[in-house]
Amino acid sequence: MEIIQDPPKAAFSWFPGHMKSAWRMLEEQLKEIDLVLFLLDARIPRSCQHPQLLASLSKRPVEQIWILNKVDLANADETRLWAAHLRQQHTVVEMQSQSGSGLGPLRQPLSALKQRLDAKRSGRSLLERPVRLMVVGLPNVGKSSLLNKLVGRASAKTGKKPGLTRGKSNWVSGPEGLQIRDTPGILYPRIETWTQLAHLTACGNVKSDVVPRFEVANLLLARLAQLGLSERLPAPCLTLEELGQRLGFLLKGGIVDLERAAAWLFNQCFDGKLGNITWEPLHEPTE
Ligand SMILES: Nc1nc2c(ncn2[C@@H]2O[C@H](COP(=O)(O)OP(=O)(O)O)[C@@H](O)[C@H]2O)c(=O)[nH]1
Ligand SMILES: [Mg+2]
Repeated sequence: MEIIQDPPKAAFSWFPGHMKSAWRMLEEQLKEIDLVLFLLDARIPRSCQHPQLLASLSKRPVEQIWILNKVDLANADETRLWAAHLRQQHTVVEMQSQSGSGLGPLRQPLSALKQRLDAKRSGRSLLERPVRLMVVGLPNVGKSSLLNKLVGRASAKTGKKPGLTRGKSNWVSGPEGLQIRDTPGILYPRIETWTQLAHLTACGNVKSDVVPRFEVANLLLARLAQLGLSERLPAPCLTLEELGQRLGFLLKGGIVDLERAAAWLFNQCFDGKLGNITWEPLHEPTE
């Protein structure tokens, strides 16, 4: 994770060494890959895009399929808009990798890509070999879940906490005669603004215990208001202080328990308890 402007310090110190080696490993792995399945969280398609990955892919003969995942947690109309927008440049599939819904629609572009890649190889008189695929995306976007669905068994660990998938990887057989790397490529987000940090925290891509929680929670409350969704809270409120008051989270002397209020808000977001939310609509709401 790299924060460019106005860095929130606690978030900035999040495993810098680990991130660097993860990127180096991913770059190495990409050398043997023909096709990348790039997962984005449908709630935050902007923050899930990764300039470093896209730059790296543009230098190689690698095909891409973009997957808008967790569509069950996003606003369906916004997902449609995002998919149409991204389709201007990429092959896009909408998905719920946890349940496997969306796998059917993924098979068609996979098989089309496989045919194209096979034709390319034979056109260049290259030896025949299986087409190699890799699942790539930010922590917690659903990479391991997708991998398990693709190979039809629980080969990759999944979980709510980012960073579960580690270690050496191998190839496994997937659909359409493709070979799949059995460990996904983890990308660490490049965080340019506090708002982006807030969105990534709400969607579980950045651990909530390493971010400045009160600032992030306040930003999420402000964002809910901006998106016209404050009524999804138990009572409309604009600040964490107010939220804590409304929830009756009080410490001795009537002081609001901001920690508890922030934890409550994050849990509501993680579990989709506030309903379907696209934190990053394609078009920003007008004031
Ligand atoms: N609601 C919902 N949850 C999902 C979906 N895909 C994955 N998840 C959940 O998101 C969390 C992270 O998934 P995982 O596959 O481990 O993500 P990874 O870190 O990218 O490998 C897990 O709790 C999954 O059950 C989805 O489409 N919808
Ligand atoms: Mg994983």
